Amino acid sequence: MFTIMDDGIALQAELDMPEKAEGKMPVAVLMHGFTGYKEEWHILAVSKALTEAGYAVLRADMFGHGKSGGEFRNHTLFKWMGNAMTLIDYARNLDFASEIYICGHSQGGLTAMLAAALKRDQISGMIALSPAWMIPELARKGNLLGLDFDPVHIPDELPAWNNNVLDGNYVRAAQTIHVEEYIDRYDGPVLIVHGDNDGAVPVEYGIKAAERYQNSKLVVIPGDDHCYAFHLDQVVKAVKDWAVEQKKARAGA
Ligand code: FER
Repeated sequence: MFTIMDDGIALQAELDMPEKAEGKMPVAVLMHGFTGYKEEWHILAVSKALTEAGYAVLRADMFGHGKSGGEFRNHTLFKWMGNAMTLIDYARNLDFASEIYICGHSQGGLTAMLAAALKRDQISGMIALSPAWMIPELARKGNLLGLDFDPVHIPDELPAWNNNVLDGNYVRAAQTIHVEEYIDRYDGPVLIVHGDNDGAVPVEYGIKAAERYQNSKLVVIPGDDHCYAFHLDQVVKAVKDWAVEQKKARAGA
């Protein structure tokens, strides 16, 4: 583990290298979801899929999560967007980096979608795993974490999972994000993977995202849930196949 500083916040990260790491190679930045961390089994499995396809993977704990700095209650999508840009810049500056890819699960998948748009000239491809596109919509409606609240007079804090508390500023930041605008700003290749029995992020959001992206592939995993408890092998295959395809497309280009 090593530290990447993001304007005073210490982000803890790991760099997973392919077995035969020689010369330049693509680097994929990989982000976990809400209350997640970089050693979750689906994150490790996706990292392995990418390293087997010849990509280096920069796996990080995001603001307020895992071993990184910042309090959980103070995290917002804005802070994660800033983290994602910092991680992308770190990856770009690795001396072995060729192309940069951005990947994430759930809230990290949403962050990948946002970051791909923010840094569209620097991102060669994006993978969104069960992307939590609905967070900004639900923040505007006043229903997050299964909890109803007044979306105009936002409470100072929301009770979150596992005895966590989330500051109302999370809601304020999320309300201003219109995901469609970000989708439309990114025309690079996109892979979306989503289980069709996801109780946290309905599969319709993955489908809707894949339909809207100009250059996307959608893999729906039948019967799987939010963290792929049943068919992680199918997720791994989808990611690896797509990553290898991208490599071939780049070689042919
Ligand atoms: C919510 C449902 C899902 C929510 C966040 C998520 C903040 C994110 C899930 C994940 O990242 O795994 O209502 O509210």
